[in-house]
Amino acid sequence: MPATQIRTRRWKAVALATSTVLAALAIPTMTATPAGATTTAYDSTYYKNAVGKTGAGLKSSLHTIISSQTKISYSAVWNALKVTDQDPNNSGNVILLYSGVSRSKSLSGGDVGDWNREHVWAKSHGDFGEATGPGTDLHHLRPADVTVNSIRGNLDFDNGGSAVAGGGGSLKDSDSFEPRDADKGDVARMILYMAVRYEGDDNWPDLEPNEKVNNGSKPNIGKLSVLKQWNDEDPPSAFEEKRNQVIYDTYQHNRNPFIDHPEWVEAIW
Ligand SMILES: [Ca+2]
Ligand SMILES: [Ca+2]
Repeated sequence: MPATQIRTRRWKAVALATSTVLAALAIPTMTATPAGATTTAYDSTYYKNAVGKTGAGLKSSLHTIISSQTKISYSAVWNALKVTDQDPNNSGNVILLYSGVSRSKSLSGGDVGDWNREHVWAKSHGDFGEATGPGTDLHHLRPADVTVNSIRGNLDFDNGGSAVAGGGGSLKDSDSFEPRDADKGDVARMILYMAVRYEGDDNWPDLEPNEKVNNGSKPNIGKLSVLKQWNDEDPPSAFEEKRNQVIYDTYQHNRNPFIDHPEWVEAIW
């Protein structure tokens, strides 16, 4: 065996031993690991009836918990997004989903170069429109560039395709859209929030993820296996956590459980 290979192996062995020790030391202060078990300040209060459950029982408990909420009108969404999605480095701007662009709050509207209200769970998938309900639920509404929003349209989510102009690395093909890496987990957690929040018991369709694309007007969005992968690859960021908190504190008074507990995605699906 060449000397270089032996040296590499020895280095790896030392590095592994060191990282194992560091990981063991770090565990007591860790608050979040990608899709690993997490604890939050809400476990003994907001989530107390859900903690410890899995599968359908967990989904049902979370549905009950998050269905207690205040609802806002579609016109009120404009100003809410200026707060929930404010650029942490520029209070005059919002950060746009899919592109990651920071753009002036004042450029809200429908013209090229403006930002508008993107429904991550596309309105046509269940045809819930813009009436107060799923169509105005801030947990899946994000500011997006008008042109990029139009390109995403009502496509299901999947990997692959060609680059979207101005899309920050997002891809699309004929039947699906892939957000840029930094937004993949956000999209997954928003879709799965909608699936738990809307179960068909309040005059709105039962929204559910599935393994398909081309879902069209059915109340489904795919692909679940890809969304689960994205949840793992892109864990909740400080921006996403703050957004969840602002929606809870100021607007809807309900939370996205998958931002607080990304491991609950695997526990349910
Ligand atoms: Ca992210
Ligand atoms: Ca559902």
